[in-house]
Amino acid sequence: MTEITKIKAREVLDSRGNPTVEVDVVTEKGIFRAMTPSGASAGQHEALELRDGDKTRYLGKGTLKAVENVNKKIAPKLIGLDCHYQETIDNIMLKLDGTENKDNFGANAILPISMAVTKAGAADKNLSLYSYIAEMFGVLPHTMPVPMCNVINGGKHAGQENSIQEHMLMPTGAKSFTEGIRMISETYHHLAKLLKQKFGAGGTLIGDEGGFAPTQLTSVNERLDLMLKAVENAGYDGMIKIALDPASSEFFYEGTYKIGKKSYSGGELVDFYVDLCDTYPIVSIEDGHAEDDWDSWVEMVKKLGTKIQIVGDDLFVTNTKRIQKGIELNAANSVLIKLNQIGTFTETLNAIKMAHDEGWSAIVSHRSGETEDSFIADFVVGTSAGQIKTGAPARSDRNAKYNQLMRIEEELGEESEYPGIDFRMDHLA
Ligand code: 2PG
Ligand code: MG
Repeated sequence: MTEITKIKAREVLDSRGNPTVEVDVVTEKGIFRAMTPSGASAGQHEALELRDGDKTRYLGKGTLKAVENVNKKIAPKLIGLDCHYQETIDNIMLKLDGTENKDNFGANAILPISMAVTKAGAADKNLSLYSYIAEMFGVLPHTMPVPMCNVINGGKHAGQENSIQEHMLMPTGAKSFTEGIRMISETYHHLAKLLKQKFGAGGTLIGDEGGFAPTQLTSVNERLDLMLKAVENAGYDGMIKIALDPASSEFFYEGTYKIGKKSYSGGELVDFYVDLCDTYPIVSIEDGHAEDDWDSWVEMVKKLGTKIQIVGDDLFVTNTKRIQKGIELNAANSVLIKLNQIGTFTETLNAIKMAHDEGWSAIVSHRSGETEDSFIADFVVGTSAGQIKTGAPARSDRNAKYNQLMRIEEELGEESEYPGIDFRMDHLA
């Protein structure tokens, strides 16, 4: 048994310059630190992110209340517990909070404790974080993820309205994760060249997730054409596929979807995606429809479910109750996984388990507001999820994850496996 001797939270900054919560969990083995990320296009059904609302500090976005909840209300109840009791510790926090959505403490208070406890447990067993997580999850940690790299940012992440949020590249033809990241980095720089030629210096300004955010490229077709040209110029024709996250809850207005100047019903939007999938090598679409528009999701699965991965993010918010409903309705075939949408490590593992048990894929994801904490890199290997979404290969908040994955792949050596085009990990079903 190794006791937690101290827990301390503080307010630090995230990648957008907004405050967020960092927590230190202390055991005799040292200080274990975790930070919570933050979304911009957050789903309505996510666990609460507690903000102070005091307009005199950080425009109301301060996190001092969450920090105080950790230091004064949660920490005293966890001191003296064994750092290996992950599930017990998570359950104690859930009970203390006492609400469905972490409305008392905030998921931003609970999550960094939960993650730091995982790190403390790993260190105590002299295991790497991914190995420790794999032990808890009951898998062998061999599987590297295929990255989804958001090279053109739109929507809220680029200060735009009524536009597709994420245009991503997946290096499915690579032989390893490390080779895949090189292919993406080279393609990203070819894309920069094309954008500079077309629009001058302003064309390569970037958005929240490190992807380019050219205001001149308004249609999704123009964006995808340019991405494919960059893939070709980099010499990777056919080896890199496309994934989209329209984040459509952001452009859904009383039953109507608006992209640019065009309006679509849910069914018309399905047809729009069908056309896109006929034209481009698209393998995955996330949040194609809004978070409560279940009927359109079901129609999307009917028309595209055998062809592409249909991913619920705002739809499921990493919440097993909503995932269960999605399974019953056959509303998707994949779940996006974000630790801070639900708030504890244990609940997040359960969400992945539920997806895998159904033969669905699970994709571990960053948030648009990130930190230097690379926890999700170890998390994706430890859960054999097979896919990670963590932005463009630019800016250290994103590359912290890619760099950690390259270290893990190096450590695994011959034992590592890269799923490539089999990224959906259907064999897990
Ligand atoms: C998403 C995420 C991450 P945000 O919609 O999938 O890319 O965005 O963190 O802003 O919710
Ligand atoms: Mg999303």
